[in-house]
Amino acid sequence: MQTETKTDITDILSQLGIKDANPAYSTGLTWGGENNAETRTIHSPTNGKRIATVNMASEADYEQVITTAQQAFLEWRTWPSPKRGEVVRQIGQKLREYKEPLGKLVSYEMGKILQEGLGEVQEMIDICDFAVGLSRQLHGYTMHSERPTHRMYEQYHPLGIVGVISAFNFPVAVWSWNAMLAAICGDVVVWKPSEKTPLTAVACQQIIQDVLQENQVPEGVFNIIIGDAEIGSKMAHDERVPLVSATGSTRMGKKVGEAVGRRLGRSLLELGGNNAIILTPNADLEMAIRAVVFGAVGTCGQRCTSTRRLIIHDSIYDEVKERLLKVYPNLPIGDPLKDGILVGPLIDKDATAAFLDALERVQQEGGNLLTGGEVLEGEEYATGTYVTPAIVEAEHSYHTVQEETFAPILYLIKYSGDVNNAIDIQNGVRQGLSSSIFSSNLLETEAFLSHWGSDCGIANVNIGTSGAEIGGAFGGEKDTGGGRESGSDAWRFYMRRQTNTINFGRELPLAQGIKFDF
Ligand code: UN1
Repeated sequence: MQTETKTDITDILSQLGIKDANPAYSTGLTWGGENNAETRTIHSPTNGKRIATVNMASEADYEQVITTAQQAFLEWRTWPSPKRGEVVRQIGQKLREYKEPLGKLVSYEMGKILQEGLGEVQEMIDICDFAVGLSRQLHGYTMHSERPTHRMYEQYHPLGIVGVISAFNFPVAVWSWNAMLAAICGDVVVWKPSEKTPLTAVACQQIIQDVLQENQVPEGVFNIIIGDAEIGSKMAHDERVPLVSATGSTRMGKKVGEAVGRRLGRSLLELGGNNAIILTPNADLEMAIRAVVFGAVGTCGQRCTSTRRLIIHDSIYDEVKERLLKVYPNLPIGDPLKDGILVGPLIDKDATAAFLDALERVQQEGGNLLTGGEVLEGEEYATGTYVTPAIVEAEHSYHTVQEETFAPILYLIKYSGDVNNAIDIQNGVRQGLSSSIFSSNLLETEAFLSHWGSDCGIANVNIGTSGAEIGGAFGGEKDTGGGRESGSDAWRFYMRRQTNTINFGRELPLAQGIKFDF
């Protein structure tokens, strides 16, 4: 059954101002640029239909983008930050205007349900608002000098080109977290979107074009470069790119971090997670089950923050299991643009294969598959990317449980004794992105939040692991890479800090009382 929301792709593209349904786009600078030889055809994970063919950037394109961006930086950094903020404010307005079609395109190209597609665009709007406010607040500290008639303060200056490597699962929001902060900081952005979801990137570029032109923003402040891992690697090695912000797998992040580190550049890494929810005997199970299901099957288990492990006290284990087993088999799976669907497809067949492989391996290790784990068949599911979300009873020590599988697999792990045992299990993986506890007992929740508690970048109480607001700093520890994006003071990483000491007297006293008379 088709509903109204199942809009034709041509419709969505024309609403976004993208005229050709099968365009050959390349970099943001040269739409359909001539330098490109290689093309890639993008198929929707929802129905397998061809969405677009994009030109992949060549080395010459890369050079062109970087040199234009460098040039743009020289002018952009001279704009007062609130004036840059005004441009970002207008971008936020445009995104409000295009929320519906862009949200649909995100759903169609990436496969997340429309509600989540719209939520992703809302996240972009939110970061724009945040960045606008921030554009009047890029403040450093002032300090009292130890010397008379001296004062000290610190200021933040623009950094230069910020390279953004984003992943398919949040094809547009993660760019905006980086790009809007970078923009108000006076930086310019070269965005390499995931080669699996380039059209949403093109759409963003298209949406902001009028704003950029109307405000006479120099060409090259916001760039996209569509390419494969080669382009990402070029950026990581390129000294002209002082900051590379990369989202994706730990394997990819290690390569980027190494290359950027070798040239003493800055990298901001947001990598894999293996996020757990702890359910203590004092958990409100009604709330907890809702959070667990959203966390585990939302975005078909393809968020960095997806709930992968459920650490349950043995006294409530059977009840939790029973409740989940009532929900899981009835989850509506299908076309993510249809009303009422809660689980869309995985991104591609490779992801389906990884899902099946993890399930096979965990069962070999002794895991007990309770529900799900099938690839759906039939006309509606012909892409081979629709799977039934799985629940597996498992041991924390299993290899498979220690890994991040980017798919809807939830491992149930039993703990006994006090909450510290659950925290040990929660922390006992290489990743450290998001975590949460459900409990109304202050002793348990505070232990979880204490310095011996969760070791993750995000630790929540009585809400799930996914769906963070943009106002907080986003990122995690250990194999997650240590970077922090979006809210709080994450902006500082996009600027260079300078300490200034000013002498307004007629003497030249030295610090530390040193005498150096001649
Ligand atoms: C990601 O999966 O890379 O907290 C980002 C969340 C979203 C962002 C996820 N706000 O789930």
